[in-house]
Amino acid sequence: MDRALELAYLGLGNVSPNPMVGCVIVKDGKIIGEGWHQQHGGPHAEANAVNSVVDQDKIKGSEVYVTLEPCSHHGNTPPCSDLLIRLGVRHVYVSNLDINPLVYGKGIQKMRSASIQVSVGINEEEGSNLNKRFFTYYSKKRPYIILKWAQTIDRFIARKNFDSKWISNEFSRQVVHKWRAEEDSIMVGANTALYDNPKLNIRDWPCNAEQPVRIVVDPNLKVPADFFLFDGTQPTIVYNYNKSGNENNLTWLKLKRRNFIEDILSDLYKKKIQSVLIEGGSHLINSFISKNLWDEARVFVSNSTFGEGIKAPDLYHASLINKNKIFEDEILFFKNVNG
Ligand code: AOF
Ligand code: ZN
Repeated sequence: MDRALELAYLGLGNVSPNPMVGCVIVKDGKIIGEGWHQQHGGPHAEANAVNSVVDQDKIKGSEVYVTLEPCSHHGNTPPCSDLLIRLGVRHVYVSNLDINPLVYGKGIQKMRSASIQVSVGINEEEGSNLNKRFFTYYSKKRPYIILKWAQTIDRFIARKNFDSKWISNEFSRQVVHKWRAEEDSIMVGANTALYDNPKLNIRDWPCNAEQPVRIVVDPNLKVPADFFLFDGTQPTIVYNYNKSGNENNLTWLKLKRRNFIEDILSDLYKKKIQSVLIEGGSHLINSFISKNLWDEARVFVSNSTFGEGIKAPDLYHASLINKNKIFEDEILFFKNVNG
């Protein structure tokens, strides 16, 4: 199952809104095939694993390790549970049930009815973590929310004049491009858009991931039309209090002041956006923190000092889960333990 999980992660950035899934086929104590879900709309992990086996007769009587319950529905591909039944596998080991209501429990049931032994909950925690976006989306009916900011060691995220350039080093900034490639959408607030004129695209990381959807939270439509965010090169949504409409890859959506943040998340849910990386600024990040609407925070801490400026957000219910060093910068990874 460790190997199946490792394979599943190769789909990161390319399979959403599908989950990442890995599959390993074992016969007489040896791996005879493996595969993963590589591309949204493409074959599922089980089918890729089956197709990788050179002598297909060997699949009969084999054990299959798959990180997610094999599906039971006809979607882009026929049901994986039927495939495993037809090939006569002996035992299927699964990490997690598929929370998608089209499948939930039905794949397991089908295989058990066909006398396949099925064990569920193998490396369950790693499996839940693998598909944290997919599981959060279905269970909380909102995208998985990742907060990201860079702060000085004296806890400022910008100078008094909002200049926030050069807190983290160029390698830390490249990591952010890798992260952009892993999420469905990137969000910024109006002030960050105004001060930084960001592009919010993936340009400093080699990959074939689709560009994320850009989300601008601009209640009073302050960001000028000639800014990069509105260049039409990526789907972009502007949540605001004033207007709704569509034009050249841009969507404006007017929402009420009351529950503005919650309504943004409901709309992203409707649009099947499973994750959002919130890149600032402090006002927007603090709004999400104050409503306890976040799942993960990734904080770059540089060893420079500003002495005064815009204070870095304070997290509540946060547990430090990992630390990483990029030259003199440190990245702290927190997860919300009360989300
Ligand atoms: C599996 N193995 O590798 C994956 C599964 O649109 P489709 O037809 O690709 O179906 C997508 C749904 O199938 C997805 O929401 C999830 O429930 C399941 N994904 N299932 O057996 C896989 N990726
Ligand atoms: Zn499937």
